[in-house]
Amino acid sequence: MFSSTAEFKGNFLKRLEMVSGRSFSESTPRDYYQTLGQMIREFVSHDWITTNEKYLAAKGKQVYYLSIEYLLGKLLRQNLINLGVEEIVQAGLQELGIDLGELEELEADAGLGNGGLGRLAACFLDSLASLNLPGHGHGIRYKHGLFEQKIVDGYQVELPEQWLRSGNVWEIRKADCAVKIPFWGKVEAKQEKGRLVFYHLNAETVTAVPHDMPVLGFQAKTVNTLRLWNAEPSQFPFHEDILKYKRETEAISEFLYPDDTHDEGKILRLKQQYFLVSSSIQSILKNYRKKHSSLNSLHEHVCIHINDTHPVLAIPELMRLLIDEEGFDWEQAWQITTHTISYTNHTTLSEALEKWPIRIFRPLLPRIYMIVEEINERFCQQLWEQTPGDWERIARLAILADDYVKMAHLAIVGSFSVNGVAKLHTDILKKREMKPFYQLYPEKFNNKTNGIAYRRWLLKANPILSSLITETIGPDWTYSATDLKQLLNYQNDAVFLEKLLKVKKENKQTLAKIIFDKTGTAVDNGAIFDVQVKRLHAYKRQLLNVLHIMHLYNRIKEDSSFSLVPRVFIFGAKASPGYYYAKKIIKLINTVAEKINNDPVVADKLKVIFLENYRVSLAEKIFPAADVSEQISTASKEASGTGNMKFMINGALTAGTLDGANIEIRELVGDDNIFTFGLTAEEVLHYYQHGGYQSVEYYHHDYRILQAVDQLVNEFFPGVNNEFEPIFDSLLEENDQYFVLKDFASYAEIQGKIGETYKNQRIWQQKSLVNIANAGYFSSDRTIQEYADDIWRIKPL
Ligand code: DL6
Repeated sequence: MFSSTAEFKGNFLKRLEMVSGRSFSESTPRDYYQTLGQMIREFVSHDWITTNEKYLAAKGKQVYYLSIEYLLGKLLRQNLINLGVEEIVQAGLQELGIDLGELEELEADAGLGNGGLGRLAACFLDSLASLNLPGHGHGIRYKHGLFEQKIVDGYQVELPEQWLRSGNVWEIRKADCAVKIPFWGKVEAKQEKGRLVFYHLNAETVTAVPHDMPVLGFQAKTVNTLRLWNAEPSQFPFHEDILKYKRETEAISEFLYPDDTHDEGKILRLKQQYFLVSSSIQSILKNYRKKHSSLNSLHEHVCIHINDTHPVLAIPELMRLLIDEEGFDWEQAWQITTHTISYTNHTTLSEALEKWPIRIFRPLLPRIYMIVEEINERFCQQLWEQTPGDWERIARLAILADDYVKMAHLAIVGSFSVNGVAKLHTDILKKREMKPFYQLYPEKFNNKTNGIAYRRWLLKANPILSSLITETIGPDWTYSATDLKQLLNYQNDAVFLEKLLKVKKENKQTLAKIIFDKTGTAVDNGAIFDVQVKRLHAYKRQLLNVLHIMHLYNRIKEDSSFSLVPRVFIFGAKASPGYYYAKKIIKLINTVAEKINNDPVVADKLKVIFLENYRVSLAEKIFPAADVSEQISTASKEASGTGNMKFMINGALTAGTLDGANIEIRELVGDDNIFTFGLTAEEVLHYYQHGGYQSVEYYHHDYRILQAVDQLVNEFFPGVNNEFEPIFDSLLEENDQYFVLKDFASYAEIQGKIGETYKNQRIWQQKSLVNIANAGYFSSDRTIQEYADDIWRIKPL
């Protein structure tokens, strides 16, 4: 469509008039953005159609990735990079007086996810397309993605996010591919021609309308599809309370994570889950039917992957469609289903392991409930045959127990593969959290350590480091991430190290400007930029970081001879709206920031920054500028982490516990190039099991702790009254379940080492280089290739 700047400009101007209905001089930046978006879509349309035709005709296997979250971020520049036209477009626009960066700002972040799990799904789509693998994403087209966070007087305030306000230039609505989803009603079984046939009567149906987005790989011909489903009413004018029906239907794709503390929210969330899987599987089967006369060998051609347990109803839904619509008997349907579905577990936190009250589940999804009941019954029967009389075991493993449907149990029983997301996490699943299931099905369990779409986090987010790398080792690393290893040859190259430092300083300067614009606080790019950005959760221990900052502040105030390498501590974190404790921590970080940033005594040594509304596009500015990556979760709690990988590839050094993928980072870079501290997972789990930890002892015996913890509740922060009492209580009264006080001393120790090491910039840059060079392993291309080879058995078509 365009292969030179001149050609691009010509096309752009012609298209602009059609899109905006205005002349160039009258058009607005939004018109430019829309025009460019449409041009890109047109640019890829040929490859998109060809890919789809190929997929339809192909005999090979294909994967469908079902995820309740996709944290896509902005797509404009990423798409330009992937198409290899970024330079032409940027230059063409510039000649027209248009700044591509400004257009990017107009694009909304597609924030259809909360954190790691949703971002991982987006990285996986990227890698599937880049590897030319047949992989389709299915999700929900939430009208409002993750809330927009404002900090008001130090508190988090949530505003509805509006990514669709100006439309979504990347999507195509496919009304003709809509499907119907049944809720409520009742099921009647009738004997017909010698078999039981089930009828779902009086169901309230909802129409699921797909909106397809092209997924471009890096300079790949393959254009995959992300299909996002929108919920629309389908029963006009037959519904008795039409307004209520319309409201409740549209609510299904209104918000990511509705508040599910009450039944109404629970029903909505369960509706979302079923809506996603039913629409996806109906569409998968419809498509499959175009080329296959029967579904007998579905599992040889299709794999349906469920990203955590949210889409686990894919199992009973596939059973329902096979039995009720296709006439299979139970055994055949079970055989096909359990060879088609694979499952990833992303957490061992008990509060995150989903279970649904049967009193809600059964009336909402009557036929699905019947099927789950049958799966459970057969599974319990199997257990009984293995260990007759062992009721305790059966109760522990059952899918239906204590009036709940246990989604993880259903996922394990109904799938052929169960994987964790880092070595340690998979080990914990096998040896502890899911041990009885592992004993039952050892062949199902496997590890797939997470990865990141490294081109987004380097080529897009850090163009100056990317140029330096290309200039040094050539461009092949953009295809093959492990080529970054060649950088190890430059460990003793003073010129290269100097350039690396210069790049970091420049990125820090860019972030310093953003910080100043957003917070009014000036920070110096000569200071250590020490960053903790992630969801706010007690186990991620932002609190440990804050208590240590308070301690540093106390030291400087009390001891004028105490020398500290200047530090800027940077935080970004959203707390779930209903997570009271996490919100207290946000208030604490902001209160500490207020105190420290306004104290002239520490002005040139310490700064604390909380960047509001942390999201993908802001992350792209933060990672390149970080010197230190804080990955300080209580060991055993963080399944993997992926932020740790993004920091690493941008040259930050990890300050981390031996948790999740931090362990694999250490294996790659060696002990000298990472700062690890704290309890191991073994030790933590031992304490949980056997007790023996008394946080109060650490409080009494370490003055640094006592002082900082007391400051939460004495007059240290004027005017906050008893604001931080819940935090104080969590540490002492509730015996500090996340071992913040226990790990404090070793954390303070590595923090000291970090300061010392940073003083020698040559050594620091060498360590940074070792991190960048070894980060290629964490490319999601590697992760996806492992899924493709070991689980999905798919190949480029
Ligand atoms: O696997 C992606 C990501 C991991 O990197 C994080 O360690 C883990 O906490 C996160 N898990 C979730 C689980 N949510 N639920 N349910 O987001 O997954």
